[in-house]
Amino acid sequence: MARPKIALIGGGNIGGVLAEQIAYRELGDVLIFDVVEGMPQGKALDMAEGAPLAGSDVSIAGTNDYKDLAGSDLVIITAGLARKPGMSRDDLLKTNLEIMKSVAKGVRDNAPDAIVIVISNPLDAMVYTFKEISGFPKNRVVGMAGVLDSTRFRSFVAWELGVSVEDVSALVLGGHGDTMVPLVRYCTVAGVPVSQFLSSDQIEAIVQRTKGAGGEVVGLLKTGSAFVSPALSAIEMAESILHDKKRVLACACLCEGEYGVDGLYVGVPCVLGANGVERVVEVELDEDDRKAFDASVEHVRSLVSQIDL
Ligand code: TXD
Repeated sequence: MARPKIALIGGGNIGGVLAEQIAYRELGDVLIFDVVEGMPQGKALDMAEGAPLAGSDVSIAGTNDYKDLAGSDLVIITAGLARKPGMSRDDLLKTNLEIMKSVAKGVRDNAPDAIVIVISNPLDAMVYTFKEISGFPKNRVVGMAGVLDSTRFRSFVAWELGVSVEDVSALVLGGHGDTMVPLVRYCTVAGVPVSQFLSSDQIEAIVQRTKGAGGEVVGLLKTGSAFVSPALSAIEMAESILHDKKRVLACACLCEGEYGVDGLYVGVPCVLGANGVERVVEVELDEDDRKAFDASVEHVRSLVSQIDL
């Protein structure tokens, strides 16, 4: 039985961690694609030479030729510029839009049956662009942002309480930016609502830190943005797809009526399995969360309205 073939479009900071994690966890054969001559080949060769130490027998290859994508089961896209200090994710739109158009055509023409996870920013606009250009069905095009934002929220709650990160569950919905919506009411610690452990001020501070978490890392790194936690977030999604786990995860999905949204990609809970986004899960939002969610959707809509396909 052949291993799944996983193509990574973009072999930079996130792409490198993706390749290493996927290969050393033996999730599938890895192909790194990038436009920089030799870089994907060099990274792949280095990881392949280290594979005995991870006990991994997958194949790891690099290429600058889209034709090598043939037969890919899963494609994960990080192609595009990352933020520098002082930049918002939206500032990347103009440049990354052109990159995403070329990537979408390359994937469409060479891996027409793949499930695609988009990571590039501004995420909600980039995953929409990929869907529109590729023409892939909505279940096979999903954006990674909510898993990262929810994971950051979980970490901040766990650190504040001094408990295991494994016992904190959280859902962050909406657009991947300052308007994201952490659903505080649904955050639990060992199944118990977080409001039984933290004051509203403490919770609000965690909400704000989550919204600014990407920028906090950019400000410290100065040369780019977070790359390990985003890569691991995409791995969580990839494992649910490759192993048909049916995880309920916050992902950027195309909503066609769900949450009152029609025709936009926005972060919502969904079931991720062998068919990609198997369904969007609608949860009740109270008045405040609904207002925040609608505002976040409007921000995504205004960003997408600037896209000239
Ligand atoms: O939660 C999220 N979705 C975000 C996404 C979390 C963190 C970072 N986010 C975004 O992912 C970030 O703002 C960027 O837009 C992407 C990739 O971030 P990364 O840190 O990996 O950027 P790098 O290291 O610059 O890597 C980008 C690679 C680089 O090697 C380029 O040569 C390549 O993209 N690139 C291309 N690959 C293929 N095709 C084209 N046209 C192309 N142009 C550049």
